[in-house]
Amino acid sequence: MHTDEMRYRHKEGARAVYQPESKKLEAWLIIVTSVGIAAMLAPGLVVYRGFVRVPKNAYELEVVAQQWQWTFRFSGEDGKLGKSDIKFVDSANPFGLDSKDPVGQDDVLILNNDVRLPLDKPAKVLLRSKDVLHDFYVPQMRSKMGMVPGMMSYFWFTPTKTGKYEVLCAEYCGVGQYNMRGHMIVEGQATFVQWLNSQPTFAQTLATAAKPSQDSVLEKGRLLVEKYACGGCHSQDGSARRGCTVALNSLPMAPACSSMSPT
Ligand SMILES: [Cu+2]
Repeated sequence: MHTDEMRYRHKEGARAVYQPESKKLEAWLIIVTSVGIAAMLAPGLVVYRGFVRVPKNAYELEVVAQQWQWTFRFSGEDGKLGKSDIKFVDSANPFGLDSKDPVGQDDVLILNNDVRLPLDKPAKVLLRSKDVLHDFYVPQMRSKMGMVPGMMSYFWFTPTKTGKYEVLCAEYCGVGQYNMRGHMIVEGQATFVQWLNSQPTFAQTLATAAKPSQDSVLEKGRLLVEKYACGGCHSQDGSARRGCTVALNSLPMAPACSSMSPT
């Protein structure tokens, strides 16, 4: 800058030259900026490749986002997740799983903002949104990924330390975004398996939940819960959150809200 200040300082009789169409200058600008941008992006692409290159021994964890709550799905004994489509979503089937797909019958559903993961096992995190843009973010895992309605995104990580970590939504997804919070509890394999076995499978939720009609009380309740983001404070499985639990899916383990005292 000082060189230019000296070079272009006021000189008696000197006149500025106007060059609006300098092909030579434009060519240099294009080359230099292209090389500069490529040099800045290349290291990021190398890092991103590692972020989405999933190890072969990783298990799948599906995260489903909606305004303003999280739900999770693990594959059952077959190790595969069943098909899903937004057209199947209703109060009896909040994940929108295909009830005709035999692969999905043993999938384990976590109808809760809190999920548990086994220690030292790589997890492939599959991300899906039911409504608007969200972003799955666990700060301690040093990882986050956007969630786009109509497509699946994914990344992987290995939790290496037991503990309770906060799950946040890092995308502004509406007025209740601040309340779109959950927890990721990392624990030993034995405790994790015990917990997983206590969670309902898709087949179990279908057997216990009556198929609602559009104007049924259950369906109206589900729409109200979604509209007012009740999931930010109220669990659906009896687990302790800021508010009491609500039974939206007729699951046997979900006591009525009036029978729980707020925590
Ligand atoms: Cu969100």
